[in-house]
Amino acid sequence: MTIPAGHVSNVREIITLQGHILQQQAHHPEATGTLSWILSALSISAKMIASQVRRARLEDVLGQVGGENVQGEQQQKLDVIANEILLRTLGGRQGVAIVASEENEEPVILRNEREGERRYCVLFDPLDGSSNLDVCGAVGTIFSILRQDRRAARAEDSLLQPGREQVAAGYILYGPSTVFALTIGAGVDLFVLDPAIGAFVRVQQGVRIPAAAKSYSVNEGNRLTFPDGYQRYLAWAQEQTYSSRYAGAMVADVHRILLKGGVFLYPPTRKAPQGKLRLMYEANPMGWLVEQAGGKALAAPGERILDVQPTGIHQRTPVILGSPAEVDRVIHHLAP
Ligand code: P6P
Repeated sequence: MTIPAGHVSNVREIITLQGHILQQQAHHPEATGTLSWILSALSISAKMIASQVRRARLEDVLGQVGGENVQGEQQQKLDVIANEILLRTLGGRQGVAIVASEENEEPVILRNEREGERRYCVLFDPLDGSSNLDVCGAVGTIFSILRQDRRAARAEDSLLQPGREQVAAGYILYGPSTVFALTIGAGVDLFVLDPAIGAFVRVQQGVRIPAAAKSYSVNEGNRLTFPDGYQRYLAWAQEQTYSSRYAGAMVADVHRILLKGGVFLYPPTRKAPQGKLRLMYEANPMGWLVEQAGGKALAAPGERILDVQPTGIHQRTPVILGSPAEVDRVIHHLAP
């Protein structure tokens, strides 16, 4: 049977994440494929973690392994499993020099040759918001990729680069569907895992965050310990009948803001005077994604998250990110 010529032009092109990565690589003739191969490892890891998350209750994996991670937080069994999946798949990629995880106090130095092909550092939060697991809430994986800095005195110092040096960043949201968000510095693209074919299919290119939206996302339980400016902002937003949405997992909250607009806040609190969120594998990747979608991401008034010079891989930072107009409204109330 011949297909009428006009028919084919109506068929929507199906691009997988793998195909998209190769398309992007083709735009860079100098590319060796090393970064593409690392992104491929993250895609495989996401599918493996998604499978574990979906079956967690069935395999009675939920619950606490009994240990604590470097953050002093109770480790969920799936935290450990997701961490091991990422360490194993990334460890098998020759282009990965160093990996750093929320779950590991020290980075893992895999390869440290100072010559030869360029290598990369991969930082990740393997299962962000994992406490949501027991209640079937959304959880996510966040990753950030930097070039290895061969001039660094110590291999691990290569990790201490400001977020503006990232070459790729993204998250995987394990929700009603499994969504992979990626930027390599040319906008934000979204992919959804199709379990029928075991591939992430591109569903949106060039995500643009709405310029404004009357919605904020913050843990209001900490409100009374926020600095006064944040309390002034929340009082103002409530007078303006803003809606409040908070999933307790950064990936879920930021994904909603990328698509619907609004502002996400994790201010300094009495318990976390520097903020709770980690700069290197939460604020930097999520901040870059938001900026790449046309939003703003600040640590404080006039302080762009991506310009913060890190001094430690687990350091924390306050976070104000989202629609530009909404971030500006928060900053307006923080002014003394
Ligand atoms: P709180 C999850 O533990 C996390 O690191 C982020 O994903 C989330 O935005 C935040 O902490 C939630 O913290 O104090 O509101 O429970």
